[in-house]
Amino acid sequence: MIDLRSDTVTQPTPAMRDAMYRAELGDDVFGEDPTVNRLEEMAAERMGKEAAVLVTSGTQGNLVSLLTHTQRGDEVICTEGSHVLVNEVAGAAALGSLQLRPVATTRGMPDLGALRAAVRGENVHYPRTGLVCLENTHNTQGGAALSPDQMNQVADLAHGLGIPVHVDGARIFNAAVYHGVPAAQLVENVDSVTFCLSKGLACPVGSLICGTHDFVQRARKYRKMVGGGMRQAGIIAAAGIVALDQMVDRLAEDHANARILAEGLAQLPGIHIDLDAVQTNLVFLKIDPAVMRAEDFAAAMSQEGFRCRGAYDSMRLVTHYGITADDVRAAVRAAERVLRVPALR
Ligand code: TLP
Repeated sequence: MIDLRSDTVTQPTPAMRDAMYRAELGDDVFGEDPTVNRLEEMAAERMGKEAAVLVTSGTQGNLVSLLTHTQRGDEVICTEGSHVLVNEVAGAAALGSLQLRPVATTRGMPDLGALRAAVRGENVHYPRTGLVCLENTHNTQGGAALSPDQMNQVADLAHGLGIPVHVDGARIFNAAVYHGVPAAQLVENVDSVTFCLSKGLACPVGSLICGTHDFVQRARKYRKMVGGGMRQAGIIAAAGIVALDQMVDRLAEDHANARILAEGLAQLPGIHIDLDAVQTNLVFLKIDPAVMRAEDFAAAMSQEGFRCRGAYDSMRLVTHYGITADDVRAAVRAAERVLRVPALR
């Protein structure tokens, strides 16, 4: 089976398994795991920040970051369809007493006028605007990659109003590869960033929060609060070190494969893809429900050896480590067969 549902399905590489087997370990809650310490140093360096802390997941990284930046009752401005708004079980509200406020967004970029207008002034009725949260790449907006200039525009606006900026950079390296810049350049002017090891970088587990020494020290307490203090976590971190050394540049292959997939599928009747929006490893398609519903398309594709996930008229396909150009060409041929004979299925 070729699994196109997400890059979260990636399996660790042989080099990662080897590094995990050999990892030198200690109790990380005591700060004594040398492998975790090394990964955190590397992560901070890659993001151009003073410090980093390993967390269990992207969701935990965002929650801990939001808790660290804000106070109960604050409002957090985010983008439309952002993961923190849509896909994190309302953790910011349930556990942080935070109100998330999405603003109009195009391909991951918040409209600056809308953002400015959403910042609260001093008024007895209003919550305090505690944080602006960006997402790069932006998952539900097609995997769009914000540029350093776009990131800086948002940071300048927010900082001019005294508001910090957090970046959900679950796929920040995809954005960096797309723009041909170091990830550190993308996040140079923001206050914190989380990135995931467990997506395109193919690690089994883990994300990192990066920021100033002070921010990361305070984040460690919130990580402990939400149960993310891990003990011999070097087992996880060892794979992360391999990922940062070996798995970043190859993301370009995933982007090239996503492009082949998108261009091939876009030719098929009943499928619509905004090809300009395909920048990284995510391909969003619309399927004409009169031709086939996305659920039926996914079921038929699974008979052809491809795992896909969609609902009604929409589907997201994801390329990643382990999927080749031949695989995506085969997926296009399978989709062609599936769509040609919908009535028979
Ligand atoms: N995204 C997953 C699903 O949760 C939707 C996926 O398959 O894409 N930020 C962004 C932008 C993400 O896409 C994700 C995961 C997360 C945060 C959360 O990461 P995890 O799954 O490690 O909690």
